[in-house]
Amino acid sequence: MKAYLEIHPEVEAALKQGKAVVALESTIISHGMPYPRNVETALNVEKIIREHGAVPATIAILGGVLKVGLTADEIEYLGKTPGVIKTSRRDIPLMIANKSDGATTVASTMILAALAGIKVFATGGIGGVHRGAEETFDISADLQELAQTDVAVVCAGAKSILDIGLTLEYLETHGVPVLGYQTADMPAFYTRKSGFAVDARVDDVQVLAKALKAKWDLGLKGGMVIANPIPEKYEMDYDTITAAIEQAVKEAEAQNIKGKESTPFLLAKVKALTGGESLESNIELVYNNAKVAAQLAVAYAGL
Ligand code: PSU
Ligand code: MN
Repeated sequence: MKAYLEIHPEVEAALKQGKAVVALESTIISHGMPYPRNVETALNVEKIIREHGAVPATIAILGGVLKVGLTADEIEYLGKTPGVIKTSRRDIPLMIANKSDGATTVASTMILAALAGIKVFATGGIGGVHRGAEETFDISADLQELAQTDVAVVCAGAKSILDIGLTLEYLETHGVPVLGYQTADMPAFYTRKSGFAVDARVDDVQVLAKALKAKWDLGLKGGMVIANPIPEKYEMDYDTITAAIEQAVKEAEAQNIKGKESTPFLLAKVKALTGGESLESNIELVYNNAKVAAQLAVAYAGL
């Protein structure tokens, strides 16, 4: 494994000492936001995690090396270099063989975090069951990863480019807890509510940490979704965002967009249709997730 994995010295030292570490994904940097806001956001996320007592580990593949913890220069490189490949579980082997540069999704970030021994991960939104999946079979590999890899994912729920109801059913089938942090509603990324309920509401990170420990002590494999709603003042208007998403889904269908292109296409369309507003909301919810993930990692490390 050592031949493939490179852990940043600061991250490695923190893990050896049992200190709190938070993993971060990089598809959000390369495919989720425009340069330079993506780089600025990624660096601020790391800062927020430090301010809350944990060590950040942004994860990516550079020159075929699995990197856990990036330097500021490496984050800048990922953020501005076109052609960095969106990398999920199935893509990892060839990325290594070809010595490619890859941005990791939730699924592949979980894999690399678990290899390094990191238990808590912060992102924006997870992938899920796409609308129309009963015909297309488009179900993000993120869900299967949550079923089998022992990492907790703090997110703002899932965007309604997905079928949130089916996403929750899929997670239930695979035994993945979906816990609402200080909410009983499953958040929908830009909005605090989706119309669906989470499995349970938890108000305290100590309880989340104890639940994680119990899960893994018992050998109940897999991750946990910690759904943390966007702060109220950055929430988007429900009708505005719903109209943009409906339009994006229609255009994707008309242009026959499929497979790994689907999510980036929908994200870019929604962003274009809502102007700068959705980008600002997106950035703020990621900051909020970074804060809660750091608090959770500290609580977990203290058990
Ligand atoms: N959803 C978002 N923003 C994102 C993604 C999803 O709101 O940036 C990215 C994440 O990296 C996620 C990936 O893991 O898209 C899912 O892609 P797919 O549906 O192809 O598995
Ligand atoms: Mn897909």
